[in-house]
Amino acid sequence: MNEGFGRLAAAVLVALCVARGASGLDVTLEFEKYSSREDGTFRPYGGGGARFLLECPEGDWKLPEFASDSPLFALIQLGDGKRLAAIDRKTPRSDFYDVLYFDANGNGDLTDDSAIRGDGQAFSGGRYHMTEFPALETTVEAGAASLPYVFLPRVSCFVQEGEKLTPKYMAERGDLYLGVQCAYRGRFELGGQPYFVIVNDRNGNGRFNDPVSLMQVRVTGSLQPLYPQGDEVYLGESQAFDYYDGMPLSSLLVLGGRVYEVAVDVPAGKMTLTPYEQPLASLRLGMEAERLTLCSEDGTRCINMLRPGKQVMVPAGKYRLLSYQAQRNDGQGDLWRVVAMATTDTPMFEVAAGSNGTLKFGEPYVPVVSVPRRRTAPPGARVSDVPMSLNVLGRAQLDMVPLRDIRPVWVGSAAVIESAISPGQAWQ
Ligand SMILES: [Ca+2]
Ligand SMILES: [Ca+2]
Repeated sequence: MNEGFGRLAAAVLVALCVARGASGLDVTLEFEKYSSREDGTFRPYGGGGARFLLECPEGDWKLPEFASDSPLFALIQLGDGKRLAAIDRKTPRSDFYDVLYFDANGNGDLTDDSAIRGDGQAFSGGRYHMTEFPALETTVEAGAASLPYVFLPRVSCFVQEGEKLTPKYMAERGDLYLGVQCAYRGRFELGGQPYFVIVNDRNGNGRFNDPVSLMQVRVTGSLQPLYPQGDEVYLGESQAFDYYDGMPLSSLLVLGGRVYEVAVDVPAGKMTLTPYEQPLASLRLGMEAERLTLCSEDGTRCINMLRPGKQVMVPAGKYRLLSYQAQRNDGQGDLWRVVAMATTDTPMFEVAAGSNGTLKFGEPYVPVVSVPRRRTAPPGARVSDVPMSLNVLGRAQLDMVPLRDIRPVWVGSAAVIESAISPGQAWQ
């Protein structure tokens, strides 16, 4: 079987597998609560938080009797609603907040939820205070559904020199962090190839389907990484994920030579892949990647790709190469991986019908040391310390439909993290 025929056969097979229903391929998502013991299972990172309030927010709340005279309150966004939490001290003499009340059943009553006790710790010469609490199980409302949710609460505050840990200071600088302790997992097959998926509440708000958005940092020349906001999906041919495998939750997915619309419906317990039927334009990729994400011009839509090869079809439009992951055998027994993410300087490019352009990225990589301009220091002034950052930049040279004001030269496609997968060897 020649390669061309093999690809055609694979494409037909994919089409047959997905044509089971007009609505596409439903992938069952199962809730997974993380074990309290490290069992080697990969757990994606996710977390959210809330600020503290000096007064209980307005509402019909029922409060417990607090031990101290200065409890603090927080309204936590979880799912469709907000939950009340309060922190207190075991005794008025406790150095830091070490009791947490959380309205786990969402009835506005903190007296029917057990007080959760933690052990406060202090670091950095007593200036950094932190209390970790046991995992909290609750339910979150999502539409008409009530869904399980688990998180690890942590209360912390760093007290600057010369300041005191007053309730007011805690309300201004303290942090209530919720570390996500659950995810949804699924498995599906396309063309006989099994795929594994994890849907992660990356931003820790109890929802697992927050679409991507980009913090639009308008500082060019600073090579600041562009961190996508929203939730995250892990997709691979095996379950051997690590933290670098996470991709922003996208509306489109290129997989097995096809483009799919992706919809995550956690209340229905499924992720649906529907073949994308709109017109597509051709895009050549300058390097083979394990994973790759393009982001729309306004930063609200992504196209994720898993092993896309060197030729893909995408909807026409303006994109930015948001991130990619590639690996290479060095011929000496080591497998290297590059994980790259866009910076504020990564340009947009345009894919137009019939243009058949190439997105060039990857090698050669160059190290770039950046010294930000200090506005507070007049020209010629001596400063005692200068912050510097080291980035390794790859190429995102664009030779397709260049946009105005973007020169196809060294452009920041990446703050790059290199790691040897096996066996270890220093990066040369
Ligand atoms: Ca309650
Ligand atoms: Ca979320």
